[in-house]
Amino acid sequence: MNDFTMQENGVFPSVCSLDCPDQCGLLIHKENGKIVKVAGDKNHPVTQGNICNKVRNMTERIYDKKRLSVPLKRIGKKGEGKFEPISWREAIDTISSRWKKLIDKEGAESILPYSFYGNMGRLQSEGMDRRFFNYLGASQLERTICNTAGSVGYNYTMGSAHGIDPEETIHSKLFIFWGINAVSTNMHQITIAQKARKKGAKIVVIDVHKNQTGKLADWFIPINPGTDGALALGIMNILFEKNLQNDAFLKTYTTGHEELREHVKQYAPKKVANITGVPEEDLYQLAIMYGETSPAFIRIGNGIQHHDNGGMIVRTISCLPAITGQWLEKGGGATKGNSAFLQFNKQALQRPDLLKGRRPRSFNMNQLGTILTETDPPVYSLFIYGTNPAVVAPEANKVREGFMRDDLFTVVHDLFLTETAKYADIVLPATSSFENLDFYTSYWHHYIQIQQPVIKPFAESKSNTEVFRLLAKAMGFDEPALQDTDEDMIRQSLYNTGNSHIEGITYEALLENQFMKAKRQPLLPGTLKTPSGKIELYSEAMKKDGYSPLPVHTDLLDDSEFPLTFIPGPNHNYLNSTFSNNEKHQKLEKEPKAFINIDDANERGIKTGEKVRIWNDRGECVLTVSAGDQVLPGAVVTQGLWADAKDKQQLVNALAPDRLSDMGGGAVFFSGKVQIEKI
Ligand SMILES: Nc1nc2c(c(=O)[nH]1)N[C@H]1C(S)=C(S)[C@@H](COP(=O)(O)OP(=O)(O)OC[C@H]3O[C@@H](n4cnc5c(=O)[nH]c(N)nc54)[C@H](O)[C@@H]3O)O[C@H]1N2
Ligand SMILES: Nc1nc2c(c(=O)[nH]1)N[C@H]1C(S)=C(S)[C@@H](COP(=O)(O)OP(=O)(O)OC[C@H]3O[C@@H](n4cnc5c(=O)[nH]c(N)nc54)[C@H](O)[C@@H]3O)O[C@H]1N2
Ligand code: SF4
Ligand SMILES: [Mo]
Repeated sequence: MNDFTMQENGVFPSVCSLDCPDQCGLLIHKENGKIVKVAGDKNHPVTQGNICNKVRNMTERIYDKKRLSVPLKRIGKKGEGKFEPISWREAIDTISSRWKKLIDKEGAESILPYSFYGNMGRLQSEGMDRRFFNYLGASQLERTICNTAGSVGYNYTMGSAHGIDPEETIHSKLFIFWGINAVSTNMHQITIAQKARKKGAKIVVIDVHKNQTGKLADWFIPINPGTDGALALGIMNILFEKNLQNDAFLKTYTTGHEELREHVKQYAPKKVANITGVPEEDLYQLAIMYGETSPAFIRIGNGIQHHDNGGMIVRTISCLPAITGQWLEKGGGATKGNSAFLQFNKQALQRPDLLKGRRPRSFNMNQLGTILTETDPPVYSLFIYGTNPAVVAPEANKVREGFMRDDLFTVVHDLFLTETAKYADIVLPATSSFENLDFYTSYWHHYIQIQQPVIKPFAESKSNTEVFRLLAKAMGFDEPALQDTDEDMIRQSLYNTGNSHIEGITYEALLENQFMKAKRQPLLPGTLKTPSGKIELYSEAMKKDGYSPLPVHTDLLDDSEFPLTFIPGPNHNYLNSTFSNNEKHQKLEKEPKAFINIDDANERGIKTGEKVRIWNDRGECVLTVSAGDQVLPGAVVTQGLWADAKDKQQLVNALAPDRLSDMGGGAVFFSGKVQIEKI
């Protein structure tokens, strides 16, 4: 292995570590030992040298004056942000001695790791940390904040996170972007769609908000929040009515098509139009367009599954390609996520065997506020890394109330003094991904990539894997797996994977190639990972789990008397809350806006540009209104998880409910109800 960190000048291959499906290949330009430019790698077959604005500006984040350089200990009140520097030795000693005492007195389950994928590197996000906390016997965390509802829903229909290869979508003649703001969140799928459009393909966008992606569409279809399942069922109704189904495919590759055909009769176009807000004529046009175009591709986004009924919505939409037999066409089918193509040896990486048969209690990460304020016996210590829950978790006020507890010992490991870190007792500085060795598996394209360290660790920062190795030593844990090197862990993860798609992809091969593609094996013909091995339009497993075995529409919960549905989505220039502390990114976003329909605005005497208070029983925030036809009546859409302003008035997650979606314990950020008034 060439040590890039020893080379003062040059251009080095790399990979974007952010939680983004595109997982771009990068080229890092170095001068005098420092990164001077982050660019796209033209050789990467999918991302082809194009990267987003966010990461083009990454150099600024790496060398930001605000970046944490040394460990800190809190000297002010929790949340105040007053700290003083300490040595790593003191930091690790403080943590390990507090934990030893806690384990003696309250048991290991009084400690809760809390993390997410701020760095998508497999080792940094779910490697040594998992080993360490398994060995310790800490409470377990269900990492459900992002896509679990939709993934569980998709798997009921299709068996696993296999969709179609994005490179094949160049052959698609119809792109349906369904609940995905792909211009911001999956830009290379848009690039492919644009290329296909030059050859005659059409782009349809179904969304509650006419954002950048909606504006780019050939046809934008606005829809009422949480009603996409009904829309899909209405499309099925018309497909069968017009005899546009593919009978041969249905017979060979699916279960329950006859039951489904009967079942969808209740979703008559008129009824569906009433539920969804999509006019009957449009519904017919969409269904016929879908039925008559092949190959047709549906890109299923995360927006539709951040709802009370999100699992069932994705389960329902993922039945559509089977009705018309799209899975046999090159470029036809759907993609919710593709992570299963690159499934590595997770057991070897995470070592669940280190639990030694113990089954510690388990918490859903979406309910952090409730966990901290209501659990008995309490959680007395949190170790937070790779996530910023004070901003990104629902019921943000309750989360912060929990962080304030005097008897809670909180450690935060991050690159910055985030809103969350301000509540910590000990703050540890983290390396950026460019400072680590790691491997990456995209959840959209089919490439595994390697990251070799390009620069030395910034100041005194340490990687996640290194911090857990240090903690293991300080705790007196003599388990050898807790001292494995990063290279060891990559080798273990790629050995004996049981996944024929990535056979032959080894550490050495990655060093040589930088990125390597999963072997192409079309989903069908073949056996799927559903119980029947087929696409399950009717699912016995769902029935057993207490769901309707056939896809259905259910309404969002009426969580209060408030009339409007609040949809606080992500924005273009931040990545969740990452970059929200950077002035350039803030300027590009200008200010946090609330998009409402002109009728809702007029009813309340609100005009574009005016400040409004948005509130419910959970909290409130203050945003600037944009009134018009970007959303249907009844919806309020905002974009971006903004860093705390002085008065925290932009904390949209103060309003988001922490109840769970119908499947997978998923988050329901977009199902909360609010009221809105002019200030
Ligand atoms: N620039 C940027 N890129 C990102 C991120 C970011 O913050 N910024 N975040 C990353 C992460 S972690 C994720 S999970 C993905 C998320 O990216 P996406 O999969 O695009 O998901 P969202 O942006 O949450 O929501 C997508 C769209 O769903 C719409 N929506 C909400 N409710 C409904 C509904 O009921 N029906 C329909 N049809 N549409 C609805 C929203 O208006 C939004 O336009 O993006 C990743 N990429
Ligand atoms: N209202 C609303 N809320 C949402 C969403 C939404 O659409 N609307 N989206 C939800 C979704 S889909 C997701 S995935 C979550 C994401 O939420 P988070 O996972 O919290 O994502 P970020 O806000 O980007 O925070 C990641 C943090 O990890 C840190 N970090 C990066 N690399 C490393 C590393 O190597 N080591 C350590 N220790 N730290 C590192 C970064 O500096 C940053 O502070 O937010 C959810 N919250
Ligand atoms: S955030 Fe996404 S689009 Fe931007 S560079 Fe990273 S992987 Fe590519
Ligand atoms: Mo996410």
